Amino acid sequence: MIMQYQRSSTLFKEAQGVIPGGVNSPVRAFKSVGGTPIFVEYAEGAYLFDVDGNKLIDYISSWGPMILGHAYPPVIDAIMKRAKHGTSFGMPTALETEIASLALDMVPNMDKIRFVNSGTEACMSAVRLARGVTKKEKIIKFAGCYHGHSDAFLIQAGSGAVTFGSPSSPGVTKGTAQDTLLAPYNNLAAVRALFSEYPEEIAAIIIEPVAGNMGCIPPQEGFLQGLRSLCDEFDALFIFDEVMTGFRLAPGGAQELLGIKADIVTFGKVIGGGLPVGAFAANNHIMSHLAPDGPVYQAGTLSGNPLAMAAGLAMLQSINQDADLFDRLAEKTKYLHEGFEKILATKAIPYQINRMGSMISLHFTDQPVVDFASSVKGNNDYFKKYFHGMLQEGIYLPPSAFESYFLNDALSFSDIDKTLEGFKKVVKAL
Ligand code: KE4
Repeated sequence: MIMQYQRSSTLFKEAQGVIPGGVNSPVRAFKSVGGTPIFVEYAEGAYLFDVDGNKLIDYISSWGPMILGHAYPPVIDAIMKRAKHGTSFGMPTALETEIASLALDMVPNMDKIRFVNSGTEACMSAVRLARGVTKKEKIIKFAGCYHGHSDAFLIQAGSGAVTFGSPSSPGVTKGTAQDTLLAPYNNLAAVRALFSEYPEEIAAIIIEPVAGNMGCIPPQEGFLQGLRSLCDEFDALFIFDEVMTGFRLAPGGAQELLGIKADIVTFGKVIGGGLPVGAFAANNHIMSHLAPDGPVYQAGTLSGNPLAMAAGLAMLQSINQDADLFDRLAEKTKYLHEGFEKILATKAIPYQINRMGSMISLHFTDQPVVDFASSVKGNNDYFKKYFHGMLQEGIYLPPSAFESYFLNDALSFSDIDKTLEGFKKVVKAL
């Protein structure tokens, strides 16, 4: 199937004249895989329809939010119904209480939740809160994990940052960087060593409980439990960045699926139903430190706006009412995984496939991908051929080896069979 992208390339040239890099988020620019970003006309269910009339099976689901498929009717209806009554007031609405209560029913171990406008804002606020509560200044993050583009996190960050060879971005001051300590993912000894070096100074560990920004990397047995004990031993708070995993791996996210209790959990993506929503949650004691109850300041003009809350509420209600959604998603992802394995067995190229729930990634390397260092060893030339080959087959994958795929429930097994048919041709040509 020869796809042509004439209109996308024209639109990309126009966009580059008025928007830096022609995109509003760098990973969309195809820098890591080359070629022209695809401009979308509209999307429905499991499919993207681009401006050149190509129909693509979507495996990024807007980087996670579209877990039930694009233009999911209950969410669209909720948005349209709400929009007629005004979109934002800068004043409280009962809708915020309704979605907050539902989210707290679904997520274990949390008493209160504050809504913001992005995952970055949620993670940034969670770290400030942890520093305010513990009166300590340093945080531990993991190389290759991405918690948004707030200064404290752009140190060995994953996702788009790593594809630009600037995991530690210019513009982040030395003062900020010195308070962000780094450890390799899945390396408990390295974290213990940091606590031994700074026993009284570490406010929090922030982690993606299942990493998705160096490809998908599940935590190894005992890793998260070990971090939990270190936080308890050294009076630090354990922040689960569930912007990807929240409401995706289980109704209660990674805390539920992996049975680990965090102190603060951050959300984004799914919680907004496709509109800009982030959130962070904690127990009453921690949240009592947050303005206006406590001194830790955090605010936002559009935080909790009724339009985004209506979309998020419809999304969470749909998820909460669908008992076997996560089993279906896991089943489809397993089917894709097994199909990939069967096809790859026909070709002598090194590969690893990591999967958890509806998150999966394929790495062209012979070593297990367990952290950032092993993830960057992947053969990017293979990845580029794979990405563009699949695109030619009408399959849209993340345009970077340092991302997880996000399956959505609108994907059918015949869509996955089509994906595997395309993959067969791509592997032959590798
Ligand atoms: P946003 O500010 O992009 O809503 O969320 C930041 C964020 C925080 N934490 C995790 C675990 C995340 O994955 C993200 C954002 N994810 C990327 C995809 N890897 C968003 C895509 C993009 O940057 O355009």
